[in-house]
Amino acid sequence: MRLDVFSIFPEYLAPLDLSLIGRAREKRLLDLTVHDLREWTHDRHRTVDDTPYGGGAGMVMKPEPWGEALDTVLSATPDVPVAEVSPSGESVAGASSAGEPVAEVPAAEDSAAAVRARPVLIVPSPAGEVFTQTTARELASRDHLVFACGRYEGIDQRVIDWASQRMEVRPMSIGDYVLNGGEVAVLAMVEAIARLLPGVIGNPGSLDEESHEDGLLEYPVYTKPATWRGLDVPSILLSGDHGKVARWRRDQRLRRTAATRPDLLAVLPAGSLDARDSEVLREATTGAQEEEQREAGSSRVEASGSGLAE
Ligand code: 6GU
Repeated sequence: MRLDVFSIFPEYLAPLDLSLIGRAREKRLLDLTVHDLREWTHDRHRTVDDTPYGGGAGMVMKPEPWGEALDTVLSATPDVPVAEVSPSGESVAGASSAGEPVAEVPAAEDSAAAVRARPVLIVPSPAGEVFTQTTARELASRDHLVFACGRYEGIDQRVIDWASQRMEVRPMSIGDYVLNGGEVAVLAMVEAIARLLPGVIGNPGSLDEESHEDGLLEYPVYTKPATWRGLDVPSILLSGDHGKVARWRRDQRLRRTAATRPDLLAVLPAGSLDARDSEVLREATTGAQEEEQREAGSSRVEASGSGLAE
């Protein structure tokens, strides 16, 4: 898989040299390049931002460096002709960057290979679609991902609109909070995607029962010693009964999910739960409701004691 990351803080992406991702790059499973967006500026100050039209706080990333930066990745992709840019920065006659869109975004009749090969532009933004394990799997099936890290108040919208006519563009958020820029989000997304590629993770079996892979959270894990600071490992894990261990782990996954992420249970695909699963969930949810009622009851008592119930 080819990955191109554009940023004005390329050093922010240094962790991509480390650990499993770094090893995948060494093994040539990942062809990852981090680019400094300022390479596509032409002024002495290497300016990448300007004040927003219409006024308001902050600065906006100028379209020109982004346009030229994206031209370089698109020109390396077969069947997606874009402007050839002369050394002076002028578009060469016959090039199409300022003219009609040259490549349409996925048509139904496109072959799977053509879809795979079409570059995807991922634009990290708190206003994007939420990145999930499903997104990671979709993106892991593509040959070429391009990440455009915005800073300040964001990138001039015309860059997104222009790119949308030439590549698949996915504005992506990694959660409901605000970061200073896209770099940290790209670290998270690249790691989530790259670890799904064949050969990146030593033991592919470890992908199977992970949190989110099948819509449930992971079961708790234990290692030696069997007793630590007075706390015992659940005895079933020492029993050697693989069937019982598997059932216990599944019960734990269901209870954990019900307790901390009930939203995930609501969207499980039909047929994901067997009769025992449903029973465990029924117990887990009635237990939680009883607790809630107890808490509500005790806070009513506290409130009346303090005179707040009147
Ligand atoms: Cl992808 N970018 C920024 N700047 N903030 C975010 C985010 C992305 N996802 C959540 N918050």
